[in-house]
Amino acid sequence: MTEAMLPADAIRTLFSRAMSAMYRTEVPAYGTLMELVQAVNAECLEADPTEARRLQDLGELERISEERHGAIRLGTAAELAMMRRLFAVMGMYPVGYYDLSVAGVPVHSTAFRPVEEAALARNPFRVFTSLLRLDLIEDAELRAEAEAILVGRQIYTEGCREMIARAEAQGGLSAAEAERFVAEALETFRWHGEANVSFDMYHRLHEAHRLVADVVAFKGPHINHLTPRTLDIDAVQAQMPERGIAPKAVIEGPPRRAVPILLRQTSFKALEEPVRFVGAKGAAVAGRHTARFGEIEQRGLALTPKGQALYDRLLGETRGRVTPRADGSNAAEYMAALDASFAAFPDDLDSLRREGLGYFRYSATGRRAAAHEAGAEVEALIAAGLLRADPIVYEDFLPVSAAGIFQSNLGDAAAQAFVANPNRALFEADLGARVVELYQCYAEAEAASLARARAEISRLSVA
Ligand code: OOG
Ligand code: NI
Repeated sequence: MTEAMLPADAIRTLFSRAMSAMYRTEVPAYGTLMELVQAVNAECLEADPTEARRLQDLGELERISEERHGAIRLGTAAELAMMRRLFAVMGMYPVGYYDLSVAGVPVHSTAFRPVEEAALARNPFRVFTSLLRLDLIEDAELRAEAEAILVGRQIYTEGCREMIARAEAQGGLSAAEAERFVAEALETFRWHGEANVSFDMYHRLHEAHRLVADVVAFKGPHINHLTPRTLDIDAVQAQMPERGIAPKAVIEGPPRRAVPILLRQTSFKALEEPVRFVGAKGAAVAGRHTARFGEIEQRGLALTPKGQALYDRLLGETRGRVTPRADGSNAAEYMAALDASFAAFPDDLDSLRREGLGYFRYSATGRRAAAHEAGAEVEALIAAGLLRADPIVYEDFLPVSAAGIFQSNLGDAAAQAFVANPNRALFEADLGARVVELYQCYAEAEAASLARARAEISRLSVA
């Protein structure tokens, strides 16, 4: 008889907690940031009992302190395909395609995350996963050398590969197997102080692009940040210096608003870590590498393609007027321009919904409808107090913000002009699967909630 399987959602929670504990010891400032975020979140909930109640009703309160995302950068198609299988064990699937070459970073990416509403509510842990695009590196000789180094490395332990295969064969893992899987999988994401290359090679890779060195020179795709979710990013940003953390100059994404939309993020500078490079005759050569950092985010309403287009236009307009400088010298000017541009974006729930700019989760209020009321249009049902609409939280990422995060942590000298050339077909071939369409999840969640609410309203209606 086979043992009972642990649900994939539970394996994801074990893994997410193990990652958080590991990153706390690797990057102590992450622990400090977590404490700050928890304090600010508690203050927000205390100051706004209505919002606290709303989050509680929607089942979102519990997930907030568990909520985080991480990011990794992979070197080869084989690594990416195996990563897809690894995340599938924990119920995480590739959602969205992000081309970052437009922003001068030679990678393209997806985010592995739970897709179903119930799974997201249990634990929305996500990992932004990038694949290095050596095809964008000009120096053909270096490219070939980098490829050879990457092909020679194995980023997964034997035990990890064994557990993935077992999960696939059995359709899941027992609690004991899941524990072993999590411990083995963690090894892939751990920081390795020993480089895979000589100091000289590291330098050449670094010269091509810092990101190339970060991927190629190491034994594995060390987790480069882990990001908790805050309910008030401005408060956390303001309090970071008091705790000895220096945040980047501007918050990425939309400005502060009455109704938060999409995603606002800020990070603190990467850590310098000691590295032992491969020296002559097995001797190690000491050096340093900067890659790992901390980040926080605040999540808001998921936008429809129409809302996203408006967001993109207003952000483009802002950045056309003021480009945020890395040294922060024009941060106030940029934030003011952002505020001014976004005045054109409706900022109350009713307008956002009526104008089709965001996705909403509908539910029946419990009031009994008269028979003639039950089949009415959404707006009439809401006006009659029969239907309620709550914002659906954005679970994904923003390419311009992601590029800003990459840049601030790679150093701005790393910004290079690549010709934008998304290659989603190649990414999916390397991944070994299609990525889930970004909007599909939200549109489905909205439609399903409305159907459920309508059924309940008619069930409750007076004949
Ligand atoms: C990933 C940067 C993107 C985000 O939150 O937008 C990201 C990276 O630096 O590898 O994590
Ligand atoms: Ni991030």
